Amino acid sequence: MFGKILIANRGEIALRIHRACRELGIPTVAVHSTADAEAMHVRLADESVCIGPPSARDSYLNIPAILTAAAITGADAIHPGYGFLSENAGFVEMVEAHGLTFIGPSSAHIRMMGDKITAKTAMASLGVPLVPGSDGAIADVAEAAAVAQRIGYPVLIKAAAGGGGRGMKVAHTAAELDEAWRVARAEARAAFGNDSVYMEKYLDRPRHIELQVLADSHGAVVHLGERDCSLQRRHQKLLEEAGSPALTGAERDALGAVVTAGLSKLGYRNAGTLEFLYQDGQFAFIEMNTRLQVEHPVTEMVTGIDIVQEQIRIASGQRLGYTQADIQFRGHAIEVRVTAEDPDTFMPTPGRVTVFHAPGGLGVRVDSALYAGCVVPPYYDSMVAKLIVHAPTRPEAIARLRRALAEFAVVGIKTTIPLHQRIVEDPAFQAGTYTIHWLEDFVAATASPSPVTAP
Ligand code: MV4
Repeated sequence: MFGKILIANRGEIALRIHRACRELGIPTVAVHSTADAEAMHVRLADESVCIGPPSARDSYLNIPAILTAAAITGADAIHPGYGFLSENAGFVEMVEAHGLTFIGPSSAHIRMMGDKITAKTAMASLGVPLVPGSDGAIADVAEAAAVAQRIGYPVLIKAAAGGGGRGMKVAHTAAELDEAWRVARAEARAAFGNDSVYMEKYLDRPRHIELQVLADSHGAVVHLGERDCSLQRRHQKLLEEAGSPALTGAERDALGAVVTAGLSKLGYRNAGTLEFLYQDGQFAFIEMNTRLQVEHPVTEMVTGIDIVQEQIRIASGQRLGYTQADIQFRGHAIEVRVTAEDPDTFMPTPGRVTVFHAPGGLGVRVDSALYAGCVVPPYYDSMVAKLIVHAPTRPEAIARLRRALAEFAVVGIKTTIPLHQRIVEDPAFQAGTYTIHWLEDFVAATASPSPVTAP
C-alpha cells in the first residue's frame, strides 16, 4: 500500500479523497493555490504545499509544481479527483516517469476515451450498443449527407475531442446539413484545436443514464449499477439518482454484463463510468469518463462500497475482494449539487459564508468543504456542497431530501438550495418521468422574475 498520497485537487473532492486515505491509514498531502490557503482540504491534510497563484492554470493545472510538491513531501501516489488533471494522459505519463503512481486508469485508456471516436469504436467492437451513426470520422459534407441519408434525420454532428455538450450541432433536415457541418467543424477547431467530427442519429427525448464500473489490475471487473443524471441545465448536472427511476433490475443486469465483459477484454483498470442515452427501452453508449465523478456518492450509498478507497486499493495492485454476485443494490439514493449561484439567474455568488449548518440524521450525507467563516473564491467551479440522501424507497428518499434541504443553512452567499426545494415539490420529478430536457423547461417556468431596476 502507498506510504503517502498527494491530492491534486481542492474543495469537497479533496476532502472526500482525504477521508478515504485516513480510513486506509495513509497520510495525505494537500496542494493549494494562494486563494485556498485557509481551505478545509488544507486544514485537514497531514501536510500542505502552496503550488501557485489563484488561477487554476498556474496552480491546480501546474504540473511541474504538483510533481515538485510530491517530490519534496515524499508522496508515492497522486489522486487527481475530477476536473483539472484527472483526464490528462500527458500528466499520467509524467507522474509515472517520476516513479509515482497515478490513482486512475492507464494513460492509453484515458487517451482512447478522450477521443469520442476511438471510444465508440472500442465499445462497438466489445458488443456495447451505440447510437446509429457514422463509422468513425466524417471527411467532408458529401460524406455527411450520405451518412444522414442512411441513418435518417434528425442527425447530430459531434466533435471527436468534445464531450460534455461542447461542439454539437443538430441538422433536422437535409437543408440544415451544410450549415450544421460548417459550424460544428469551426467550433471544434476553435474549442479543441481539432476539427475531427462524427455523426449520430439525434435522439429527441432521451434520459442520461451512466454505469459505474470498477476494474482491478488482474482483469476482474464489476459494475456498481447505474445513475440517472438526466436533471441537468446547460450540461451542468443538478441532481442525480441511483438507481434510475426508469430502469428495471433486469435491464441493469443485462447492460452490466455486456459492459463488464467488454472492459475486462479491453484491460481497463480503476474506476470508470460509461455514459448512455436511454430512449424507448434502448441503451446507446455515447462517452466514457475515466475519472472519479462528482455524483459517485449515490452509488456508494446503494452499494455500500467506498469507491475512492477502491480506487486506491486497485492502484496499489490489490484485487477486488468480491465478485458481481456479492454486490447488492439497497434502496434509493439522490444527490443534489448545491452551487454558489443565484437560484433564479445562475449568476455566481462568491463571498464569505457566515453561517454553515449541514443537515444530518439517518440516511443524510453532506460532502462539502464549507465552514462558517470560510470564503468561496471566484476563481473555481461554483459547486460548494453535495447533499446525498439514502432511503429504502424512492418516495422515502424524496421525503428525506425535502426534510434535509429545509435544515440546510448557508448564510452569506446565495445558493441553489431554493431551486432544489422547488424541484423536489414538482409532480413530474416525483413521478420520475423526466428526460434530459425537463429541467431547462422547469427552470424557465418557475424562476422568480428578476427585480426590475429603476431607470
Ligand atoms: C446526444 C443527444 C441526442 N442524440 N446524442 C450532450 C452532452 C454529450 N455528453 C452528449 N450529449 C447529447 N448527445 C444523440 N445522438 C443529446 C445530448 C444532450 C444531453 C445528453 C446528456 C445529458 C444532457 C444533455 C443535454 C442536451 C443534449
